[in-house]
Amino acid sequence: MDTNKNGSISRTEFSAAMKARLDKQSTLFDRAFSVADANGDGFISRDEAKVNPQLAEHFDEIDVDRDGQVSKQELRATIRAAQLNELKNTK
Ligand SMILES: [Ca+2]
Ligand SMILES: [Ca+2]
Repeated sequence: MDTNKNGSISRTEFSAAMKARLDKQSTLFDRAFSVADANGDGFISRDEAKVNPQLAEHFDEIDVDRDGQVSKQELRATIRAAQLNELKNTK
């Protein structure tokens, strides 16, 4: 993260690292979502969620609007909330 090796992380270095991390996460997220969404309709059904134990276990929490399908938005919101919690806990 300390790209100019001056021993401290500047704001620019920090935002570049965060952006790279977010971009990578977003790609990974899209890939994971497509893998789970076996029929490619843009939603993960309860059956499709079975390929991912974590997803299956938390299906009801993630499916906020209770339509029996997890949309990309729902999954993204859940992951974001989990990451914020993680950040709070590591402080
Ligand atoms: Ca699907
Ligand atoms: Ca839903």
